[in-house]
Amino acid sequence: MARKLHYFDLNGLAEPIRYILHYGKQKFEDVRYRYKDWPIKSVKDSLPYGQLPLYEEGNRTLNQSLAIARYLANVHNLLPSDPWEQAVLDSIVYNIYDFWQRVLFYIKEQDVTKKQAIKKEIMSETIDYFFSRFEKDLKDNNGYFGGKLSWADFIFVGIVESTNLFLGEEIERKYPHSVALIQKIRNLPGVKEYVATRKPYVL
Ligand SMILES: N[C@@H](CCC(=O)N[C@@H](CS)C(=O)NCC(=O)O)C(=O)O
Repeated sequence: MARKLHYFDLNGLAEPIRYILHYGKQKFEDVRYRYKDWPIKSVKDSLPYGQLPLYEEGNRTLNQSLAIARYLANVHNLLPSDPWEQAVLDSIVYNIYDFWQRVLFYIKEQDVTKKQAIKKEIMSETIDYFFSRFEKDLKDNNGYFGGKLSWADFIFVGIVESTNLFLGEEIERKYPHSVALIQKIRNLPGVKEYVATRKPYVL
């Protein structure tokens, strides 16, 4: 059955999904559209909600990055079977996406002065607000969000890397448990080979 992941030639919301697929040694076509060429009308019009990522499996398609990542996590044993544990991980993933929402304000702002002000707030307040909490979660849970490797860890690393690309920073620098988790994910079998061969992302 053919599998395809459609996204831009960026890490963004697709990189955690790519990581999960590579970790699962799942063959798939990594379809990448040039961000600079967007919107590509024929592609955009073909998407169910006009946005990427989109995942295809045979004749079935799925949009929404978290639905795709959670589904693939389920397939590749990165989702616990206990409903409470699943919900705890879901809440962590939404917390990580709440952080990403703040970064999106920065990405979308066109006014240079306002953009600088948003970045200042992210660097001086937002990062510490979220990362002090992420650090506690990781410290209390054996260095992983759920006590052992799960999809939340992949989401975290992808979002940190995307934030770093857009802000031109290394936001995890002061947070040792976050740094350690990023290293662990990048060194996983499958992921390690992918990271070694992927082209650097450029905006
Ligand atoms: N909630 C959606 C958001 C998708 C989204 O915002 N996609 C952006 C890229 S990260 C996009 O397709 N932008 C181009 C457009 O809207 O035309 C998800 O998590 O998949």
